[in-house]
Amino acid sequence: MPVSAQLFDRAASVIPGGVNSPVRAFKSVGGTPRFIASAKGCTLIDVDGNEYVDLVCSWGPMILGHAHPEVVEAVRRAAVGGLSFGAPTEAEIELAELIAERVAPVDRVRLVNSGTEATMSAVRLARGYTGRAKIIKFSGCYHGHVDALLADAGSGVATLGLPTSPGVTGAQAGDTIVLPYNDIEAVAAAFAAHPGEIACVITEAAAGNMGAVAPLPGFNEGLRKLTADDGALLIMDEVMTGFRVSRSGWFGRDGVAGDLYTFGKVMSGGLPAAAFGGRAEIMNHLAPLGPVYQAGTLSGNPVAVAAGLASLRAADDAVYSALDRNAERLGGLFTEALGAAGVEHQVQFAGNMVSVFFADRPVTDYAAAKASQTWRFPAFFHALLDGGVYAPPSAFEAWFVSAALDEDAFDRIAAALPAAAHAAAAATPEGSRA
Ligand code: KE4
Repeated sequence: MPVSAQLFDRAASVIPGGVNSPVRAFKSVGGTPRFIASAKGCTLIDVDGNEYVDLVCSWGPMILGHAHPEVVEAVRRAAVGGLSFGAPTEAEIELAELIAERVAPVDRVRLVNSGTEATMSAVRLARGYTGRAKIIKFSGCYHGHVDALLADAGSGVATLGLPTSPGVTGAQAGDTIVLPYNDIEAVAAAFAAHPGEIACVITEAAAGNMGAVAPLPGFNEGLRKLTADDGALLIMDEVMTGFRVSRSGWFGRDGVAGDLYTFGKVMSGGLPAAAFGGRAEIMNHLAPLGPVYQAGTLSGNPVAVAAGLASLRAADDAVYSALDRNAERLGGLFTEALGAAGVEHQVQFAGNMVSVFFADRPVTDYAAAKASQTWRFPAFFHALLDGGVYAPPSAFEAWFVSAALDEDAFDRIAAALPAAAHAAAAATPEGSRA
């Protein structure tokens, strides 16, 4: 892939690390990131003309597959009518109404431009509404690069092995309490130690940023009770799960109602749009109604909103059953190939988000994810890439299926997996340094 290599060199001379988001740099798996020329359905085509079955889906958004005709047409129609007005439009109401209709605990929605903006705004709102300062987050959960939430985060922070992040001052993170995911006793102890001081608990409704780690039975319910008993808010971060793991996200699967929600990715159809929402009595504390300030030049952008509306409207029951079916099928192929190669592994699901951990027991928190044999992942990843399968370039990410995966795609995945499983089996802790 000479052209990707040339572009990566050129990119590095003007963009830090050659990428606009760190996980794309292949740092933890080594090698050269593939520069993408185009994509259609479940296929990515890189600048050297190589085709890949896409199991990243732009980190979640592309549940319909790439360049879905209805989404492209909606974007085209919106674009010819003007790209941005800095004034309200009807389409923003339609998207907010659709989100509120699908996620029952949400009756007010504010559109923003990224998941980070959504979680940053939701935490500020929780602090403004409760008048409290402390927040609880979980180790290995990633909620975007919000200063107060970067402590011990997952995703790219975990991928690059960064403890938290320089530049985040004690003042910004000093009120953040980081607890082990799935440890409800630790949450109870934190509330007992700080009665009436905690503004919110923010959690990934089902964790995807340490790899796919679903909440243990009772964990989300426990968070709901502990926060309600103390007068703290429960923020369900559904940026990754929202409108992916069901038409109503993780809420549609476990029914545990948060006080605030954050959304992104799928709701934008792959364009820069995200949202946060919740009960009117909380959301109405936001400017211009209330004193909690939050704003955005391009929030509710008409082209991004058009992509989101078209995606959500095209995602019918057949799409959601295809996503669940495809995730199960992918997991079964992992088990078959890794079992045949004699590699200890756990295939884990958070709805239709799936991950492979090279571990001898289920992974339920970040410590266990980090303790797994992540040194097997680079060889596994590259053997798949060589076989035309584009997986997330990190052991600490969820894999994303689309409804566009067809028989050819699964044939290619099945054909690439045996070599990948043997590469994982042959890997050594020394040999896999990126
Ligand atoms: P963005 O600011 O990247 O749009 O969203 C942040 C965010 C918030 N909450 C959750 C649960 C998320 O998963 C994310 C972003 N997810 C990662 C994928 N693990 C984004 C990939 C990247 O950083 O390039």
